[in-house]
Amino acid sequence: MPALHCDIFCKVIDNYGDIGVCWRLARQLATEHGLHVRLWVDDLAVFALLDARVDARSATQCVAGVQICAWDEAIRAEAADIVIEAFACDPPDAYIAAMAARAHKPAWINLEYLTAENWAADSHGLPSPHPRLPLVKHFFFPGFTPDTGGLLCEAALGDDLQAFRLDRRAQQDFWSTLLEEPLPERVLKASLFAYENTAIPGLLDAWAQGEREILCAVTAGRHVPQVRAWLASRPDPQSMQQSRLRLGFLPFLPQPDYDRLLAACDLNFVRGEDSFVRAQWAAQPFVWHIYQQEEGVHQAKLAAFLDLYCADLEPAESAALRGFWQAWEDGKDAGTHWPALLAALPGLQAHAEKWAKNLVSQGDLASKLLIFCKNLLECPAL
Ligand code: TRH
Repeated sequence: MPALHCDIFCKVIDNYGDIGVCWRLARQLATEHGLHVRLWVDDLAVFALLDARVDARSATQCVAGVQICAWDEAIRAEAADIVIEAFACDPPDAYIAAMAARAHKPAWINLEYLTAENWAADSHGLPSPHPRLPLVKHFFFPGFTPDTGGLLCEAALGDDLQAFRLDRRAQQDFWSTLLEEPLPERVLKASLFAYENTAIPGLLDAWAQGEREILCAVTAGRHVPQVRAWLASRPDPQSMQQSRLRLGFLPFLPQPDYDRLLAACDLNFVRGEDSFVRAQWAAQPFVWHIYQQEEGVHQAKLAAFLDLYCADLEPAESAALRGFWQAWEDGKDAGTHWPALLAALPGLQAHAEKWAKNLVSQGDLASKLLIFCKNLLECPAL
């Protein structure tokens, strides 16, 4: 059977999560499942930040086996067998007309945002007929339970990260490419990726004054000005060593290096959607800075994930995690909650490994999505 053609549509709403998710999915469908994949993107400049091989000035190019195309070119394109619009981004009308004109209608998917709320599982796979055209779009919800579409995870990721974790030399080499000075033995390594967060200075104070030596690997992002302002307020602002805390400012890393950073750290601060998932594959304790939505809608999302994640945790570890995550979300008192989180880290580490194993056993998003689409192509809804 000839390889299926798949078009993925991505609008970069803000930050990197939209393109981060689409790029991973596109690469996986092309390299692991042999599909002909075109990725249509409305902001190639942001994409080029995420992957240096992408040329922001080129309207069509092939990278990692994926045809990358500027969004506007889609008005002239033939419709593919599988059409995935990420996060309800609405492909151009002319392209939708081309879909409707096909004798065999494409499997049309709206890949939704990730949430642990029950309604996501209830809505997963539901059809949404087009109001005028002979087309049906289906909702595909990622998630943490078997009744959802799962999470993006490359087939080799688990083995790659495990091998990296066991290879001290590889880790040392990795850190030496990121930091100017070698790492002291037994230092607790934390990576920091977040939105603007007023809890940051208090946490850095607690780290500097605490009993444990800590390295904070500050990734590029919207949190950096707050870390720099904290450093500027110190008596010796030129020094990256602030009492017990060592700071290391990192450039924006290629996605595979960011994965390795997460695996190399003992604790990861992540945000949005994609880094949140990657922290779970890294199988290390993490703190999630959830994307803020209007009218506090994200609070229910945060609570649903915490309920699921903490269900099998010991009460003390659950309380430590919940207390710190809430402080991080509220933007205050993270320093006060730090000692409890630090004490809970060994238990949280064991839990993170168990959690990742359970997620892997449920199957990955790209494979589940492909099975879903093949079923639609074999048994069309219309
Ligand atoms: O950047 P984010 O906040 O992205 C999103 C968007 O805001 C989106 O609109 C919103 O809906 C969604 O969050 C919930 O956070 P996220 O999702 O973690 O994406 C960051 C991407 O950047 C992810 O693919 C990891 C990658 N990354 C690197 O590749 N290198 C780095 O150094 C860092 C810090 C991140």
